[in-house]
Amino acid sequence: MEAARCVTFGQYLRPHFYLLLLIFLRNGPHTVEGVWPLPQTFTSSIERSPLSPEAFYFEYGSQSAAQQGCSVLDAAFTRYFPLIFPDYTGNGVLRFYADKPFRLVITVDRDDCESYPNEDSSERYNLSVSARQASLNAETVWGALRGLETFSQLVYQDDFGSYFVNKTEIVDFPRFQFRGILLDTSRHYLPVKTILQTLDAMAYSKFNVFHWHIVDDPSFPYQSRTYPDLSSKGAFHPMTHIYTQSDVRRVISHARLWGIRVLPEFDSPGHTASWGKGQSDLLTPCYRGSSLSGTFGPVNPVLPSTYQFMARLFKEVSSVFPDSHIHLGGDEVNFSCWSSNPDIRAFMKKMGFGVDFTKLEAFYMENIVNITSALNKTAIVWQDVFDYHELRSSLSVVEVWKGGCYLCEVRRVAKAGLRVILASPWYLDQPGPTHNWARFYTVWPLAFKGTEEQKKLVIGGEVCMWGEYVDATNLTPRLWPRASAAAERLWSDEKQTSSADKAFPRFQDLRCKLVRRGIRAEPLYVGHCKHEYQ
Ligand code: CP6
Repeated sequence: MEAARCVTFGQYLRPHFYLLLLIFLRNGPHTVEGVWPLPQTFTSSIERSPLSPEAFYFEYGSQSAAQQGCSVLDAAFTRYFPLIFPDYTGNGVLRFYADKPFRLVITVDRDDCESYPNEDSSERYNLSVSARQASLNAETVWGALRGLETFSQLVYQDDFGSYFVNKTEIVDFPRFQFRGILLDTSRHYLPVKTILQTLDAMAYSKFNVFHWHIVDDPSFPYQSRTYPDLSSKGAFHPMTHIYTQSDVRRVISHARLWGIRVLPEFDSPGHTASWGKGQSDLLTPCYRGSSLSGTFGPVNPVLPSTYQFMARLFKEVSSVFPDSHIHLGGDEVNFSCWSSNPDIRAFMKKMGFGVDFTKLEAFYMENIVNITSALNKTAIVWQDVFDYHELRSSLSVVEVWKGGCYLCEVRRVAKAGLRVILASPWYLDQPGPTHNWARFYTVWPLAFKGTEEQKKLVIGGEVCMWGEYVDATNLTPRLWPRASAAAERLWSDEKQTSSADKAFPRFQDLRCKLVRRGIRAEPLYVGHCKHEYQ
């Protein structure tokens, strides 16, 4: 017994040294390569600093414009603590490391704690991690949120469960200002809880716009204050399958705390079958020959009552959703019902539209755009409206969704001086092989012939999750991690992230991180995560 105590320090250390080396080789280097989307510029080292949940502190820098009481950052600290220390179940009583604290010091230039993120919010941040301290500097609280996410992804655990973070310097900012996900709550109702969880996962990949395609043909779940019949008659169920005003407020407030804008879409004149159930005379009655067929088509664009209704509805929508933009849809209008209706044909004649129904759609959209611009909102429309519209000067932002040569369309829109959002290459709703993530990853949104000015008009892109085949049972694995492939295209430097092969191990690591955070992200290929989903 005595002899065993007499080992020298060197003898004592040697087996530990090999053990440590083995652990290092097994876990690989933990650098900024583990951050998704990849930061714009960074340097990192293998020098690491231990962290402990008992001695970790978020602090406001003394020069910070935001201080304790800042709603966005205070809430972020609460959320990020368990994300940084996923195993921690303690209550803070055990303070083993209390003498060696690690401080994450946050400094922002502006006190925008009570505002909403908007289209020109800066999301830039600098993160400097050194021994026992990290400094996170940003112009806005939204940038600080992005930096907190990055920090949380830099922290890792060794095989004993101890936490570490490597010395790292990061200067980061998004490549595109608009990085969205569309959820469709009309084809299937998505519970509020599912929407909130999706917002969380969006923030993990630095998405910043939730495009809420809230109503469509099959159902109208938005409970309007002005027109309650729209949901009481047009939702799948008038009580259980609706979004009340308080549900909508919860979604908007949760999104704000993650730095995510909520962009509502009230798509018309097509895709409006459900609207007709609670609002008579809104839709066009279709004819078979000279008699009414009993069916209805798109919104009726010839009645003044239509525009009175739309003006009141959009007045409400503008006050409920704080974002400066509204999506007005305008896609896939079926002209056959319009052309069957004698009143519409008479109106066409009076207006000199001939038999060109695209002119009638342009006339309708022009009126709706004017209604929303009088409410101080900027309209976003699907590309159909741009394609049909001769008076393009009234349009602002066009979303390109059709397949084929989508960059040709991006180019046409930018050439017309309008802003562009690209959705075509990032459709996720169809069941598809997981490995098609590589197709999302290798999209080059600016690879069209155009001037620098025109390229600046491409404000970003969007992953569309249409709801025909998607509800709360399969939304999450269908979205994640593939949507994150698009997220990296939209955030990171294109040249540093152009190879899907090189990205693959990083992408697998991200998928395991999502699983660790309780997101049922689907597997990419054969393999395992250190912490499997449970
Ligand atoms: N719903 C609405 C849809 C689509 C659009 N608008 C759509 C059409 C074709 C494909 C994907 C989506 N389901 N309202 C078009 C913007 Cl391939």
